[in-house]
Amino acid sequence: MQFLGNEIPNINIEKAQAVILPVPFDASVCYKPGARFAPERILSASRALELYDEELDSEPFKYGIYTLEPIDVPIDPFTLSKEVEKVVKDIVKLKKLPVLIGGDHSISIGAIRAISDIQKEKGKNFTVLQFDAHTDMRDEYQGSKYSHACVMRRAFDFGASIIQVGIRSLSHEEKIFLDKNGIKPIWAREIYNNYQVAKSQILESIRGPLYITIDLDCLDPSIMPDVGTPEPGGLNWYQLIDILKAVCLKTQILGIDVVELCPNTVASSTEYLAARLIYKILGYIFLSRNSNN
Ligand SMILES: [Mn+2]
Repeated sequence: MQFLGNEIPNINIEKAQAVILPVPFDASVCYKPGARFAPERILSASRALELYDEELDSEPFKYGIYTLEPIDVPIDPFTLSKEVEKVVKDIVKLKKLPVLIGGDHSISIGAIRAISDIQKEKGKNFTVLQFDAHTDMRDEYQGSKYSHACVMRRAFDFGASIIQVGIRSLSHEEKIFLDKNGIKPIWAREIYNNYQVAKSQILESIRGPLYITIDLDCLDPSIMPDVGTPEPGGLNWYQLIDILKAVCLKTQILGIDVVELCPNTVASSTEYLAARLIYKILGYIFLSRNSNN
């Protein structure tokens, strides 16, 4: 199934600027499983999207969005990370933007590893910009170093700089680790208290290219209840897309993922939100790439 539907004109991987990789994996979600069903539901919801974007006054699909077949998921997150790493490297070799649809947050580990290897080969650094209610900085969780709760700790190990946005839940050990390594999250309550100041802090901390990982639980449960761990006090829609727009216009984006949707048993607005979010970010990235060059 193609993002935006199989009827979209001129779907062609050669001409596409972005390649979507569905990763239907959720072995490690703790509170409310089901993220494995998200890629299919998000792709299905995307068929209802308006192709024209009123904010950008353009039709972003024209820059080419190609959707790969869902990855064949193994049982354990380590093997999965190796599979994802390989496919993401292949996408980048084709000079396309990789866009992953999860799945739980563990699917990001392989993608971040791929980007890390590619940047190291070029002698370049990169930053992971994480939107999330949680820091995901545990070294190990439920016996695995490749759990959704360890994503950013692995990113740290792979040599990424880290910017965390929307955080409102973490363990004491994680806080100690952050302090020790000089990582200062932009807390959700800072965004609530003074959005413009928080946004400036995010933009000022960006140096160089970004991999963006969006755990949908960064959003407030009032608009995004269908996540594994819905933490109250999250970002609203306009805050999230406003930050994303500013970030995409400021720097190069190396890859994106959108993770942790656990679809409701009945069709719901949340899968449509996720589809809209992906189309929005792609619109911002295409705008930035095709106006700067
Ligand atoms: Mn989270």
